[in-house]
Amino acid sequence: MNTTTLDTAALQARLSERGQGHVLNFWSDLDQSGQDNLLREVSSLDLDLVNHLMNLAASPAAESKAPNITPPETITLSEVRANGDRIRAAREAGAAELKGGRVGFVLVAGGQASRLGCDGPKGDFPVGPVSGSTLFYFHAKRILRLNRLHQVRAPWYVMTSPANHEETQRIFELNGYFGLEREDVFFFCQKMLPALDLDGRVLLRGKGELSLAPNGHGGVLEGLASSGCLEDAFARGVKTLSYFQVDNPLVRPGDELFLGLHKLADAEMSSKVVRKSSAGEKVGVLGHVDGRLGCIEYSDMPEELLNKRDEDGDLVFSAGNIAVHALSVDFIAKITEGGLKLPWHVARKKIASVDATGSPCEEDGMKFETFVFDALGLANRSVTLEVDRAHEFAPVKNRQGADSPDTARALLCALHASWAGRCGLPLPVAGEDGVVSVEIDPSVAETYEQFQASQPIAPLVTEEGHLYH
Ligand code: UD2
Repeated sequence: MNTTTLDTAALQARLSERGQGHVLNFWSDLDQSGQDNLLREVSSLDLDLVNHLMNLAASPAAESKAPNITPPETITLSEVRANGDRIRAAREAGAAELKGGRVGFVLVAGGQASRLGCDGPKGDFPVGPVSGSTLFYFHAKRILRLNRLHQVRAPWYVMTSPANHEETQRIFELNGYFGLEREDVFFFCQKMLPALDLDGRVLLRGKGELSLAPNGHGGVLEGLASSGCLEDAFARGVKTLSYFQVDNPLVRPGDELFLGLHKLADAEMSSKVVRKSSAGEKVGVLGHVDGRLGCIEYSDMPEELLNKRDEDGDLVFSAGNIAVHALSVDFIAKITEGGLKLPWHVARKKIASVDATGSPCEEDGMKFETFVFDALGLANRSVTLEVDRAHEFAPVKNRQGADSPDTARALLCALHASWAGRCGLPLPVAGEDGVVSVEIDPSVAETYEQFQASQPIAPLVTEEGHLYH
């Protein structure tokens, strides 16, 4: 008997003890590389965690009890527009943080982009209406602009997952890191978790492959700590991490006002929200859940609360989460010490698997994720800032319809055409869809004031529209 046989026998015994012996059912059908792959995946399984998840799923009451929700205290758009002392002081404080090199950036880009259905990383999706620039380009150029403006080299920590890690790095290499210094861009891979069937058995995606999925964007906190990124942030004197998602080309990670409000409140984790466009809009809402700040997913929100209105007819739960946060580095270090314990969210769905004979099938199963916004409940102080959705929110989620590339491009054009129009610049004729195709490169400006200050004269005119770059 050779060592591998012994190892496999020991592994089989260990798995069987935990009710997971079936994952090696097709072992003898696999060639060497198939066996190596399965062995690697199985060895990385945290069987205690699998056990914990199984118990959790078996008691659905613990996983979702009817929430007692109240709206959060929010700094409203009208207060921002009134531009009083507090707002002006915050802008200055935010600018000082950026200039002092005390702000770093965190992008979560580990998702599977299944709704958009694109091959490869979602960040490589071309979203620029005129330029065809990708989401990664938009984010990187915004950071580059801030670095130049403030004469700093802010670190950018990018979370990927095994399915897109290498490809993401390759895209950055191919694009010369979009002008950023490669030493300032860090990629780390989030952890994977197995999907389980309804009896808690680990599902196989193929005869020699476990059904693994990323552990949710909550994995970013533990990932920052275990990858050394947090240590790097400390070494650079970075105090605040500006967090954003890959899918929003209008995101403003270097917003002086938001960073300044967070700083002046000595907050540990803060959030930007937009007023929900309708009761049915598919965004989570911020609120106090049983007294602690959190975010309630649209799918978890009871129907009567989704539709609840105040005496003016406005939605009571309208603080739509755009997944933009400021997190203090000390706070992340504190909550990740000894392993972060965020609650698990269970998604029950059909999962591609194999049946007892090894043929492909769809199995009822469960996937498990943690969400970064659950850390809000651990923060001692938090700021919630309402922002104008037309200026900051154009998510690309679905292939068509709401939150699709078409809606994101139309929102970018509407905003940028309005800036060009206000500056008295010539505009192209609107297309059949009513879109006036104007795009301003993120390295030029991310607000009207910055665009105006860049003294734009003439755009590059292409068949697709006008591009200021
Ligand atoms: C998210 C929020 C929702 C709303 C909306 C705003 C959740 C659960 N919901 O909805 O409340 O505010 O955004 O746009 O977050 N990701 C990872 N690793 C993972 C899973 C996701 O990096 O394991 C990243 C993903 O690449 C993307 C972001 O997290 O950048 C959001 O993920 P999503 O598309 O699953 O979240 P969504 O759109 O359902």
